[in-house]
Amino acid sequence: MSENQKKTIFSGVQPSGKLTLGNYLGAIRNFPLLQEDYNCIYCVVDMHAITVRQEPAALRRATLEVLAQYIACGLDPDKSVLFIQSHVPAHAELAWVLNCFTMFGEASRMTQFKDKSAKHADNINVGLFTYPVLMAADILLYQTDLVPVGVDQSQHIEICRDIANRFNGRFPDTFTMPEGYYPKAGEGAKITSLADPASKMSKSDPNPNGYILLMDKPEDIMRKFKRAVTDSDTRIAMDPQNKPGVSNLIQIYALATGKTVAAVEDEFAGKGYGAFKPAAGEAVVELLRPIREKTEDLLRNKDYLEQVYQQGAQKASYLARRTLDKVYRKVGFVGR
Ligand code: ATP
Ligand code: LTN
Repeated sequence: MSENQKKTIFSGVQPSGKLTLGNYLGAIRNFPLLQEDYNCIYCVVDMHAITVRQEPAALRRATLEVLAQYIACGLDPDKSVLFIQSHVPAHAELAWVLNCFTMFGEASRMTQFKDKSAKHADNINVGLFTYPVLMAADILLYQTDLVPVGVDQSQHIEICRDIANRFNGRFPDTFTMPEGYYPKAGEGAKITSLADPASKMSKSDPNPNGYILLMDKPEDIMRKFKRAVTDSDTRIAMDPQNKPGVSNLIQIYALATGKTVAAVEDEFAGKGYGAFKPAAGEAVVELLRPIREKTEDLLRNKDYLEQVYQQGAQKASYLARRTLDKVYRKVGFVGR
């Protein structure tokens, strides 16, 4: 297929901390699988990250670390466009226009805004409120067809589609209508916390036993798995309603080893948590080992990373400009 017949994929990850196994299994793991058949654009969304307070040096480090992890997880800078959001000013420029096509009421209904306002009650800034509009700009700038994300982002994909529809209604044929591209249930769509199976595994969880970081050392991974909260009976069986803790571990183990859920249940029939938890820990240690080692290598090679993000920004800017020019023309701005 020629480049311009291929569909376009766009996704982003915030450098708001260290990446977790949830980020990997829910999103990043799927990115390299798509790069042969689609035009893929993957961004490190540093502008989104500052909607909650970040320490500047830590943000800079985390931004390069996410970029390195994209590559360590299998993204090839010659096949996919890899870049840093703040390097392409068109994102902020389109976001302003789209702010004027987003209703206060619909933005107020976003559950992520409500959750994050509750968590950061001392800093409910307007950026947090318009976060989904910047995300819509990210997606629509590249005439994106598909957006691979975890299910927690489905509401943001829907508001992006609503904004695109509203804009296209007033100015036809401006934006491609994007669709969310989610992992199937049980295949990483939602990985939950090891300490609290009712909530999603999140890098901003204050309890580090809840998450596994891609950069965690093997001994930390083993400890967190051994301590993982499970359920009162000791059967190793998939039952997300009644046994959410062990079901989450089964999902992780199956994804890490490539085994089916049924095969995992058979393997541990009659064996109990004492055998299962360390086995799940070891599978994750082996899954993450090459990613951690490759990331460490890349982070030692800052010149290479710089070359990747500069080239990426150049390619992304060219594509983004085309859409932004069209939008500026349509809304009635005088051409430069
Ligand atoms: P934070 O915890 O700081 O709010 P986050 O990890 O939820 O951040 P991002 O870093 O922006 O948010 O998420 C990157 C991608 O990882 C998104 O596609 C998101 O849907 C996915 N993702 C995040 N957590 C999980 C999870 N626990 N299970 C599955 N997918 C997830
Ligand atoms: N809100 C997203 C991160 C994000 C994103 C995007 C994902 C920002 N812009 C564009 C896909 C496409 C999240 O995962 N928390």
